[in-house]
Amino acid sequence: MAEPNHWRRFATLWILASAIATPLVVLLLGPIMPPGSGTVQARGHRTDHTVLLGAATPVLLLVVLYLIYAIVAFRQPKGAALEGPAIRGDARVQTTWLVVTSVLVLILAGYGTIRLEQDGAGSGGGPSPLVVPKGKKLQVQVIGQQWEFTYRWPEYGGVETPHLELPVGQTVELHVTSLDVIHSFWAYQLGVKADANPGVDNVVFVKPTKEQTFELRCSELCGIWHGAMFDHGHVVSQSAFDSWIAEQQTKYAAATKVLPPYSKTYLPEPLRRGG
Ligand SMILES: [Cu+2]
Repeated sequence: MAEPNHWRRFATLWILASAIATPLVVLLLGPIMPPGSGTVQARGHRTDHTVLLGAATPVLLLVVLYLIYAIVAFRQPKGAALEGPAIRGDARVQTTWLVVTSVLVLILAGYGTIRLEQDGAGSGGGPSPLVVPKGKKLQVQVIGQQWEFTYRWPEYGGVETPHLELPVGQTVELHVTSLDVIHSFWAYQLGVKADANPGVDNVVFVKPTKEQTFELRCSELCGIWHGAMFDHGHVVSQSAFDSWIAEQQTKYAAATKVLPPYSKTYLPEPLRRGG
């Protein structure tokens, strides 16, 4: 019996499977990709995850289908105990593999780089980010310290609050810093993750698009109570935010008076003591 053309058979199988599976994966899994659609940045992350998943689907199918095809088509007949011919290297396969994987990785690297520069992408851009969203921005300073985050509001008399509320539909300019060790400010549902380093003003932009409760964590092991750096934040309507921040100003008026003046960074304790 003549040997079938395995190349053509497998290529047809793979192209067909990819043509069916890739759109299904993009359409069905895309909308449920993390971290959701609560902010412009989170939605951007979801788009990127969908693109990566779409690009990975044919690659996964190639590997898995080839494994299954090989098990079925190249199985030894029962009772036979033959060694196959010793084949070493195949210039065509190796070149194709190298070229295809290199091109795919470079395209995705280019895509990732471009996407990172769009509206800050929810990651910290350092003290002077390359891309700054246009329009009015609400400034909030995120201060990491062992072991909690506090929030300082320069536009509201420099009051410092233990919890975070944000108004919906407004671009927020977060200034992430730390008083002691390295922390990382992670607001999963907002699509925000930014390092909180002492002496560094790390700027990150986020625009919430719907009212929601979100989780806040520290994502950098920072000491024994690192795990306790957890809180829920809220995105609320503009009017609810206005009354919340006014309430905070009254509640913490006495504390605000003795706080150091608002600054992009604060000296960690040992430096302060050393002058
Ligand atoms: Cu921490």
